[in-house]
Amino acid sequence: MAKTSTRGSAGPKTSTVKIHDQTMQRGEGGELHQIAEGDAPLLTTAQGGPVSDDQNSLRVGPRGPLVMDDFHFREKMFHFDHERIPERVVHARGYGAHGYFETYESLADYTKADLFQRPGERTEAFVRFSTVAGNKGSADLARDVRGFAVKLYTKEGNWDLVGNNIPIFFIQDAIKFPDLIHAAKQEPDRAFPQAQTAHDTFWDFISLTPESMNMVMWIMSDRTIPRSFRFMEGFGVHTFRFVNAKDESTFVKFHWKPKLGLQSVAWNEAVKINGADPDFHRRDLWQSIQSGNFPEWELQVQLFDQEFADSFDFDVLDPTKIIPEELLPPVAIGRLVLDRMPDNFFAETEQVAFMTQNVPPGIDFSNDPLLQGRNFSYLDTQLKRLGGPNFTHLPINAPKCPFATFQQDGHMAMRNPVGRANYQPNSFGEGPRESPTRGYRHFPAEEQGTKARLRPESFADHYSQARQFYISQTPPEQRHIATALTFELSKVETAVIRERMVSHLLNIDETLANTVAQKLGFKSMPKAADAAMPTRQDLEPAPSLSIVERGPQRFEGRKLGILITDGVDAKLLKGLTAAITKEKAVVELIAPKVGGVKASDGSWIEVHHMIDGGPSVLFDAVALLTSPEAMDDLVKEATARDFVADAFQHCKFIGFDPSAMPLLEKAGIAETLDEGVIELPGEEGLDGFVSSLGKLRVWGREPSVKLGKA
Ligand code: HDD
Repeated sequence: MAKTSTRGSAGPKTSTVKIHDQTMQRGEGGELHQIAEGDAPLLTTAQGGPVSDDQNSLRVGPRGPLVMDDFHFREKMFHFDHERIPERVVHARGYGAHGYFETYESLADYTKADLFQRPGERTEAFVRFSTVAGNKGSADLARDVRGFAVKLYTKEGNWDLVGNNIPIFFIQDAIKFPDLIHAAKQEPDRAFPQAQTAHDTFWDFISLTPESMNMVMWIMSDRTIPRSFRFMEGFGVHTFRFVNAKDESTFVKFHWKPKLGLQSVAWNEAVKINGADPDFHRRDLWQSIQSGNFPEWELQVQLFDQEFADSFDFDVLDPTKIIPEELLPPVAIGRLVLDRMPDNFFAETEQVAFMTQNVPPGIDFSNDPLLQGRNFSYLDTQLKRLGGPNFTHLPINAPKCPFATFQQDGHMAMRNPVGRANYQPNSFGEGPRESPTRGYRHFPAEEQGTKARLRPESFADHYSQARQFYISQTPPEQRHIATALTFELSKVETAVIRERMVSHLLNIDETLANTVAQKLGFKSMPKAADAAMPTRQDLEPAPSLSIVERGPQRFEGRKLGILITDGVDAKLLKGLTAAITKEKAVVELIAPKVGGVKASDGSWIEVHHMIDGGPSVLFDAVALLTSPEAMDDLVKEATARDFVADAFQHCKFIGFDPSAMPLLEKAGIAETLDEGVIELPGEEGLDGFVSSLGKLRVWGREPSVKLGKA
């Protein structure tokens, strides 16, 4: 047997192998392909049988019946018919990427978790972002919570931090999870609406569940329409424990903070993005990683002891409450970088199995009842979804550290114990042994109490933090909450549900409740909902809860869409592109025809989109670099007028070459130009324009365009 390696630094990781007279090619997974005539590997059946004709079924005569002998046809169809696995019951639509986590400093004082011991140590990671309610094929910009699930392949086993982009949850006890999800997803009789909460059953359940009111404020804020996975926070939500080598415990809450700052889109923009590019978030992550702009988050922790927990206004075990960062500042302990897309979406992103109960030594649970219920649920779901108990044999789920179990057999077992003894203890000296010193030890918390179904009194305040969230928002963000509530409730057909929701809002903020009632056209105000505890008015606003306050103040990682036409000033376009690239942002060109345009200097400029395919909702800001001779035709294009009108309505910065003035006029905005509509190159030059873009939006424009109608 001769072996010829074709491995090289740049080439594919395959090799060719000679078996008898047949040259075989070894694929990346180790599989062997026979080589066909020409360069392509020979097509075979899954049993390795060579295939002679993959275009025509075996049949009797040219017009006769197909025959049962056609095992290739049978196998091909059989496999195709079984390609789908059940989608996740929640978080069905997701998108993942590989990367690494890097520890800043040793945390040995707090935790013995191996990944946190050595500064600079890198741990492989896989992250899956998701929406919650929609099915696998739903659109990315649905108003929804985003999943932020992180698998860290540590040297002492996989750690799954299965979080969301919101630091709290709807319910306090996992037993309510099936009800919450049933209510949120499509209604069972009609199977709509898809991927949205704007319908009766969701608001019915919510309005009957006062513990969800804090979460209601968060989901009605712009957090649920993020501009990109790259610009959102992630949270472990629950209180966990760090446990150090001396078995001392410190409570911990985990927060992922995006390096490029927070950013969301406007609701009207989200609606349009869903039509223009339903894969907007997927494409964004794909493009940024493929172009080497690796998204990054810092892992920050809030650490506290029992004394702090006892003195805190709320119960740290209640997952509907935050600990404000102003009260307990988070500490940065490492960073997460995503630098590689999966080779295959199904094998990795679809089959990855996250489970909250996957924790390495040094990390433990608290008595948060939601967390404990989750620890029970996730294993079951993987069994159903992935079809058997051996889902940990899939490469994406297998640990990357040495591991050894006596688990055997079952569907699709890829590895079984070797040797005679598949049990412990045994007399043959075979197999792995447990270790009381190196193995996982649960924190020896002392527990006592009466067995009962109950909800603690300390979980009873449902409105105070909802109010605190609301008063911590900037005026545009408060407007967005009011318009989101109005939109969602306007889709609720049952009047009593709308009223019940407003009666809860009265316990949160009276002005908010009145605004929503007035926008919904209430004839009279309902009474405030009965509250187990009165809303506290003394909680200070926490600026850390606002997206606008946490904005990036720079355009890095964002996208400028430049609408160009024949006759575009080549020098201006080149200068603007250079200024944007210097800012580590991206330019995409849009023109009336996708083939490109002829610039002022006679050069041909290729573009990314024609106007219909590249509406301004796809960009963070836009520029109009046109020419007087192209203007007659351009102003006649409805999509060109929409490009400008939408950018203005969505409060974006607009740069324009003076030749584009007729387009601003036809788009109906020439009379209302403000500081966000900037003539180029302008007094402060192109760099001045680019630095303005760092503000991202001119929210002050919003009331005048009546986007929020507040
Ligand atoms: Fe969950 C998936 C996050 C409460 C039961 N959950 C799932 C995913 C994320 C979260 C990000 C997708 C993982 C992936 O990408 O594969 N879930 C949360 C957060 C919660 C939460 C942050 C509250 C703090 N979940 C929760 C409860 C239960 C579940 C209370 C049930 C008791 N979640 C599931 C599940 C899923 C799931 C049914 C569906 C698919 C999966 O697990 O793998 O088991």
